[in-house]
Amino acid sequence: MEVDLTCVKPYGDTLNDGAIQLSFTLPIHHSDEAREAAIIIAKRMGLEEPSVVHMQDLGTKFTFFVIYGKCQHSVDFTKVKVAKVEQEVMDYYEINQYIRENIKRKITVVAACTGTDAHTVGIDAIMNMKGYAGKYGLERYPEIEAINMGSQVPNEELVAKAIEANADGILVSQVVTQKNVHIPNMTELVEILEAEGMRDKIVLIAGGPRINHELAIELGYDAGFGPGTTPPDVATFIVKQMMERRIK
Ligand code: B12
Repeated sequence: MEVDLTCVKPYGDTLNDGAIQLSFTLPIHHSDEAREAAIIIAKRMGLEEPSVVHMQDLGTKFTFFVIYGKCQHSVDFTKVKVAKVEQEVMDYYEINQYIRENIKRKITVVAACTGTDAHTVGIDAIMNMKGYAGKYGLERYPEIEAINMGSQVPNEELVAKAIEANADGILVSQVVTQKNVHIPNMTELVEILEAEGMRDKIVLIAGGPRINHELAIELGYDAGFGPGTTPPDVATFIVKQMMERRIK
């Protein structure tokens, strides 16, 4: 099957048929009129031949829909650019060796899920000894002192800990992004670090399911990592940054 990368479309049964599945909820009673309303919305979104393949009464004047339809748009994949951390990821052994040979001391990393955010699974995946996706977390690295402060940590406390531990890196996890709550919270941390005169001396990294490199850079971080990140991605970035910026 030859795919024209300049004109890529969603795929269902046959190439370029544009078939997509879409789900949403409307704040109206489950009824024939609700079904028609969902179809009208799908048409206004540009879907051709939309059909409701599933609708469910959510019990409190809300109805959930699953719609099939045909998308008319395509994308020139050859022109798609994504801002991301470009690096050759080292493995656990290479990273420890790199620290021993180049930095010549243990490095310290402080991590937290900050603000009101209580989702610890993501930051634990990066930090915990047992690690994630078959890769050890930073706590396992003999050359890394990894301090995991847990969840709902105020930015001031995180910075205080970083000062106390003389940290080389700060890792911030933000999972809840409702009403963009993560933006002022992430910005506040940068402001505190700048006020403390620490920003240049620290590798500052953010991560979470809706965090990307572009956003992190825009907010004054050194890098942003999204879904699927593993501990060596983060450790490689920290040690390479420390060398590049001569944080030794
Ligand atoms: C488990 C969970 C909870 C648990 C959390 C328990 C815990 N100890 O963590 C509990 C039940 C407490 C919870 C509560 C809430 N939750 Co919740 N939760 C989830 C759920 C189901 C899974 C999240 C998870 O563990 N993912 C697995 C980890 C491994 O993935 P990850 O976080 O993306 O992490 C990876 C990367 O993003 C990255 N990464 C993450 N952090 C960092 C940091 C750094 C530095 C780096 C480098 C990388 C990195 O690396 C990780 C590994 O690859 C998600 C839905 C989902 N399926 O994702 C909702 C979800 C995140 N929750 C949500 C919401 C709304 C809430 C509540 C507000 C609900 C409520 N009304 O009370 C509360 C908020 C509580 C609070 N104050 O934060 C929403 C967030 C929506 C949004 N856009 O913000 C989600 C998406 C559910 C949804 N679809 O609505 N939740």
